Amino acid sequence: MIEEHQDKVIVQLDSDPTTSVTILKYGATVISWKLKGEEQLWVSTAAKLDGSKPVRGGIPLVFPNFGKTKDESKATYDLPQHGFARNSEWEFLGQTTSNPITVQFALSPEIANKEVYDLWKGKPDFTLIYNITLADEKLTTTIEVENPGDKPFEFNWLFHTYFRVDDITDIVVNNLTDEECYDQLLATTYREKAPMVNFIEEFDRIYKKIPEEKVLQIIKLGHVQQNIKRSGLPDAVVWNPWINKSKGMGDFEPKSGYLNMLCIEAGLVGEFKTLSPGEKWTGSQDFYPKGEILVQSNIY
Ligand code: TA6
Repeated sequence: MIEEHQDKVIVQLDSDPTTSVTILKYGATVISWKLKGEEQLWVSTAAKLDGSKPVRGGIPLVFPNFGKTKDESKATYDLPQHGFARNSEWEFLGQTTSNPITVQFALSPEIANKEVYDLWKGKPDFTLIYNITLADEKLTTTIEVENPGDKPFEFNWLFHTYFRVDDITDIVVNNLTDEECYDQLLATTYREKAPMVNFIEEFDRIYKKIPEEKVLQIIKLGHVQQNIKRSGLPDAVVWNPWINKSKGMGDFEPKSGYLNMLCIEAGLVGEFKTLSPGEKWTGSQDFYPKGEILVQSNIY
């Protein structure tokens, strides 16, 4: 069942209305994914949902640049951190499949946040088609980036997903072992050696070119809470702001919320992808709970 409101779209399973996904048209931001009534995502209680700033939580969308571009030769150099997809009003295109149920959103220069889009040197023509599919125990988000113009452009893409956890100190994430990562806090690159990554302080690492067969798993006290399976998304950012960084974000509330969230952000951010005229790129991720702990890394 689909309910379109002025500012959001609510999708519920016909077979189980307590399994639902809610998408704010602003940023096409998923702000809730409930599995049998249980919320899977974290949204700050101070998150702006009125379009005044990107949503602090859920699944904000990062395009055409991840972070702030440091190379001033890049067309995205003047764009703000994480680009303009998350602070533009997307167009709701309706339902495209029924079982499982898929809803579709689109963004183009005509409707993008003009103040920010105009900072993208050359103002490339682009089309984003975003599909969100709700199944009884799975959420799939798929993005298509198309170049309908006559010039190539470079971009990053990232799903900036905030997962809800009961207590971050009970959580480990597996299958990152041996992967190269850029540690944003140390400004250094190294290979992840932890058999399973845990969280005892601020954490902000970009893991690059993780083989797609590696399913990233959020494990709580030995049980798999969430699986993240990627297709076309080679990289993953893992972020927890911890105490001080949370204090510094006005829209991050409650301040103890760092204990109840973990960002695992699948994307294409290690390098820019060049899209030629007429070309299309697709990236997709599946979230599904439970299952066996998959040890897919050489942990010794
Ligand atoms: O995804 C990690 C990150 O790049 C962090 O460095 C932190 O800046 C976070 O994104 C949130 O960024 P935002 O612009 O939403 O405050």
